[in-house]
Amino acid sequence: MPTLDPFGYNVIYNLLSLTVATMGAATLFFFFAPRVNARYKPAMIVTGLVTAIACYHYFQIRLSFEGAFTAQTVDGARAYVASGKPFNDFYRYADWLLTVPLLMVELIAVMALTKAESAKYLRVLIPAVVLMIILGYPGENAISTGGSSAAVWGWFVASFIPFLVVLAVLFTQLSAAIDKQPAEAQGLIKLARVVVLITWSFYPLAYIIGALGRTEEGALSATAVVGLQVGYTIADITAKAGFGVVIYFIARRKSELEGYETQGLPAAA
Ligand code: RET
Repeated sequence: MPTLDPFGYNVIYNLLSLTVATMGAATLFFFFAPRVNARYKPAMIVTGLVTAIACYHYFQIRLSFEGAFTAQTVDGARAYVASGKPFNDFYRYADWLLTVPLLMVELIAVMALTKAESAKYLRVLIPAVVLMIILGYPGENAISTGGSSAAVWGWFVASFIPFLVVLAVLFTQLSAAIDKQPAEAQGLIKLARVVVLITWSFYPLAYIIGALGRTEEGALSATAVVGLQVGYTIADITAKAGFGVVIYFIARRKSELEGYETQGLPAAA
């Protein structure tokens, strides 16, 4: 880890801390999901699981970040110098491995398609997102451990292919299913799709910032560390909590149309 000035250190530390709070609060909200009928509760529970998993991981990332530095006075100024303990960036990939497939489940669940139709989409989307993350990790590791440029960019390209597959499925095949949704909900579902496109694009961008911010010897610069951590964190808040709010709006709109009471529940005695 490079030495960080107090500004860079504080920006990362405070953003990680804010994210723990945001993910925790989002989880409570999604689990309660007011004015959503029983048919859409599974989608809201999955949405809350995503933010709950992230809340835990951000707590761990914050601890790991704190442990990776020691505050020292360098040339009369305060600086955060590498402590020798590594910063564990596997937490992010472990988090994505669990949450990104769940994000796809949220989107499909809130559409309440038939079992066969849901399976048709998830059979492609889930393996594609898992592959995207698995292929991205060796590249991320090459960025943080001074690996070769060939590794950094080779894995980037490999991971980008399944990323494009996901976007292709969402923007072509899924359109047929969206057209069959209630007219009043179609706009919001299309919005959810655009939110995926925009928020997910931050991740490869943050990766590029990290990759380009390496010194000649392959070490990470302070700017690269701040860019990478701030980029991934903002992306996670929007892709999990922000996207979750759109899923909630879809569930609420469809509940308004279908009624709140006994949908999906056994009939009242
Ligand atoms: C990597 C490696 C470089 C190439 C690409 C990547 C894409 C990552 C994405 C991650 C999405 C994560 C989400 C998490 C929220 O829970 C792995 C950075 C394309 C798209 C949505």
